[in-house]
Amino acid sequence: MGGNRTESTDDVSGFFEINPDLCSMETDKPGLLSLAKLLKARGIKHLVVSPGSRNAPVVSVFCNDPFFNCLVIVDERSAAYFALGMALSLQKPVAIVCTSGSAALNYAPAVAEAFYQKVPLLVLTADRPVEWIDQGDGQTIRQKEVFKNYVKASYELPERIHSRDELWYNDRLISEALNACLLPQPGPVHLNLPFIEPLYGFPLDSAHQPKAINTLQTRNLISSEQLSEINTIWQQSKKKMILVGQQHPDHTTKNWLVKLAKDPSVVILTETTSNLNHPSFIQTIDRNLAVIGKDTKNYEPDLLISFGGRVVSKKIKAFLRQTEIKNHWHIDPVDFQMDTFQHLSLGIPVKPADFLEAFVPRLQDGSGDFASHWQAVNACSKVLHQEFLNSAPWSDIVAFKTIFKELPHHYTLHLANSTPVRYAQLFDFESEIKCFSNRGTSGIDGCTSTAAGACFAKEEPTLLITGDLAFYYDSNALWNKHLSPMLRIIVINNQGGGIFRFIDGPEKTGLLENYFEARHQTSAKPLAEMNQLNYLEASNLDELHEQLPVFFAPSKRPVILEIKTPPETSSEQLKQYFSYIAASKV
Ligand SMILES: Cc1ncc(C[n+]2csc(CCOP(=O)(O)OP(=O)(O)O)c2C)c(N)n1
Ligand SMILES: [Mg+2]
Repeated sequence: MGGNRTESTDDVSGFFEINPDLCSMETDKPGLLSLAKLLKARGIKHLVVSPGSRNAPVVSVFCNDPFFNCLVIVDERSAAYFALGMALSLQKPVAIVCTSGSAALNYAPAVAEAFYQKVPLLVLTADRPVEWIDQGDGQTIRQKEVFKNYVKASYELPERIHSRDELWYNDRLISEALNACLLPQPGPVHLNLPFIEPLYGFPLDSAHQPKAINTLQTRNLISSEQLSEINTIWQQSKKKMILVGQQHPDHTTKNWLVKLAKDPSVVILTETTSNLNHPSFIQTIDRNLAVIGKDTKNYEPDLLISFGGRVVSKKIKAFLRQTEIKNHWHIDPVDFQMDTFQHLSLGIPVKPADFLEAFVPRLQDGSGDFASHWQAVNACSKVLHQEFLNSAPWSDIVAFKTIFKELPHHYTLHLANSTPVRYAQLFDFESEIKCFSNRGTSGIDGCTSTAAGACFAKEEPTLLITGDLAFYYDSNALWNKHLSPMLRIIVINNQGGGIFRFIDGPEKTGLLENYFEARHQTSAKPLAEMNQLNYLEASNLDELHEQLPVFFAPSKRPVILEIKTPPETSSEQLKQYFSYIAASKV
């Protein structure tokens, strides 16, 4: 902990022009007070704080100011994911604050997720003064740029401020960090905050008004010459495919895509996580590819246009990578060079909605039967999907079918990694349902915390569907005082990592049950009790039908519904589902 050293300024007096008014600032932490003022000026008011001593100055400044909404979550990994969920649903920066040492490292998973999912997270880590790093002091590690591979920018604020120039430097760094958190696209930014003592009992305000430096949010636009050039490729292409990965609900994009979908040479594939649902889009990519099977000729695009974040479907990635595609354009203001399908021919660095707005009105309708081939497959896969599910025995897929049928439309859906996010891709969704998933890094370590944070911030009914391992992994998500009573959690308990039973490989090792699936008999009930959450259980279809209305009914506390499914039958049914669909003829 802190120690009782008295800090000296003698070492710097010869180098700086010291203004006597500013000497007292060293203990007044003017840099930190600027941080609070600049956050306030931007309307950033949510902070998730994890207790510690080195971050006491931040706590004292922010949590004594009624402008800020300071939440306390002890476990830093969970706290950071909770904040990520808040930032995701608010689409505004949320700050996280922790003490020095391993506390900071526990932020890493959520920081990486925020980086790859482009979520604005302001990471504030308190630190010892630089001269005490690696000198045997407690709770001290190398924190400067510790997240450098997973943040848009890292800053370290000066630990001592003796002059106006140093204060100007401090304030400038804060403005830069806040701008970087949002522009040109959102993402995490790290501010390391070395604090000299005292950590307590310093004045909480100052007359200094920091200068805010803002940045204009501009739009990259394509010139008409460029539009004509790419229009030529579009007109020459007979089979155009648009594939959308993860993104927030976006009506502008949707409206343009609905227009494009009327063109018989265009097929639009959207994932559940793209939040783009419309009858003219193909929303269930995997089951469509199962119908198509090996004879892929009529379904291969000659022009592929992609945008959005991560694509969940492994099948579409494999299909597109092994197809000869003449032209692939990827549209993203920042990641326009991402060559996910190994055919990238043109990066287009603009926002997808801006691209569509400029491009679509110039297009003439194409011709051909590319879209009708896909639509025939889609209709067929829908029928086969229903047929299979009508007679499938109790298993994961039957549980998902039942949940999605009963899910009230006003719920926001969070899908944990592993099979929940993949099962969801087999079902057609109503357009109102918003869907989130931690697909930036696909970790199972913060799915519950993220959903809890999103539900708390937006105060809207939220359903998380999670596997059992993901649920137990992130059990500290339930151990805080900020759970909204509108949170609903369904745990599909198939006694382990069911995904390893489904994918090829683990079984061949002879170690499936112990080392991949991690088979267990743990129940979620004691966890629910420990955290005073309502608990329901269903072990067959009748019980599930009975419990779902109770589960979705309003309650004073969050509700967990644990659905127990047989592991072997569940993986067997999923395999049979795909074989049943694949055996069909369009
Ligand atoms: C942090 C992290 N550790 C390990 C993994 C690898 N992993 C992917 S899925 C999975 C099993 C998840 O099991 P469960 O939550 O029960 O879901 P199920 O497969 O049964 O649907 C594991 C361990 C991961 N994605 N993230
Ligand atoms: Mg499981």
